[in-house]
Amino acid sequence: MIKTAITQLLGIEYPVFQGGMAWIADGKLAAAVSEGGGLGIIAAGNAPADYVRSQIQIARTLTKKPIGVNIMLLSPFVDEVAKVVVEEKVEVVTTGAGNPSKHIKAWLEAGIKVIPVVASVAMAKLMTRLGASAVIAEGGESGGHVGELTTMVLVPQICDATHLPVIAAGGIADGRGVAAAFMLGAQGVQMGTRFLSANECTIHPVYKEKILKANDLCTMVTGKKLGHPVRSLRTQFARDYAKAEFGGMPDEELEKLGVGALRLAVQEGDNDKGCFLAGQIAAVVNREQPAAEIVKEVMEEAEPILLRAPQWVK
Ligand code: TUI
Repeated sequence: MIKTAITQLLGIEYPVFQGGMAWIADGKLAAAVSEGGGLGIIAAGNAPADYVRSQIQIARTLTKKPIGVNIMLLSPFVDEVAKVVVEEKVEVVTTGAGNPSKHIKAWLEAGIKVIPVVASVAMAKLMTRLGASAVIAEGGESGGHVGELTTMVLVPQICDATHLPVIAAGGIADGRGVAAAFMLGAQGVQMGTRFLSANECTIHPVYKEKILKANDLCTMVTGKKLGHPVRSLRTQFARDYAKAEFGGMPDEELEKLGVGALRLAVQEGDNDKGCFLAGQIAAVVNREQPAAEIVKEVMEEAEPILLRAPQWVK
């Protein structure tokens, strides 16, 4: 079984994180992943602190293993949520969509392992200086809020920039992707889209079906004009949004168009107004299975590839 600096650091069996997907990654999904030997991560997203606290408590009733909380730094509730993770003594905090510098000291003093998403080399160096335990290098193949660089070019550069273990994310959904990430220097992986197919993932059936049926060209990026590019399935909503964006719709109206769209996708499966976040790898996600099975399967697929060169390499 593959052991890395990440399994050792967190005391987990498999170096596999479940991404902190807003509105989706709740206590139930996170507990199933942690129970399966990976790291389950509850998404704080834009939710109030009380919601995050209740999801942590739900996860604690379902597993005794370490869990994480992802803090989305653009959230209006970020300061309250930053306190809740300390009060509830979660083992790991991951951050996304910004710079977590001002919170890091308090989290470290509480004994929390801090693992930020870094979208650049400069950010990786800063997080290393501030005492992060590891960093997540997330390429633009991922779903949701995306950076400029792809996983293929980001991961090696982040590995060169820090002595910390690096977790690769973006475009990884099976053992081949895990093996490739490890070849680039990663010591762990984070997957989001693959876990949308987990039995314990309670997104609307319409959302799940769209992921299972997706093909290679089924995602697109919108939102660049407002400075927050987001990758989602190429639905009617995404196309309409892109048209509005390029058609010169004022920023305030564009902003309004996006509000609540993710909730409408996750809870209502609303094809016309919902924003179905998904990574480019949605095309290879084609069956439902328990979260624990996903964790084990991707690592069992990766192991023979990593221990012996592919048979087509002579
Ligand atoms: O954060 C994500 N994925 C997300 S967040 C989200 S919700 C959202 N709400 C409103 C606007 C936009 C998104 C949906 N999906 N992934 C991690 C990630 N973090 N990707 C990129 C970054 C990132 C970007 C800039 C991390 C650090 C950063 O630093 C900027 C700085 O201040 O230097």
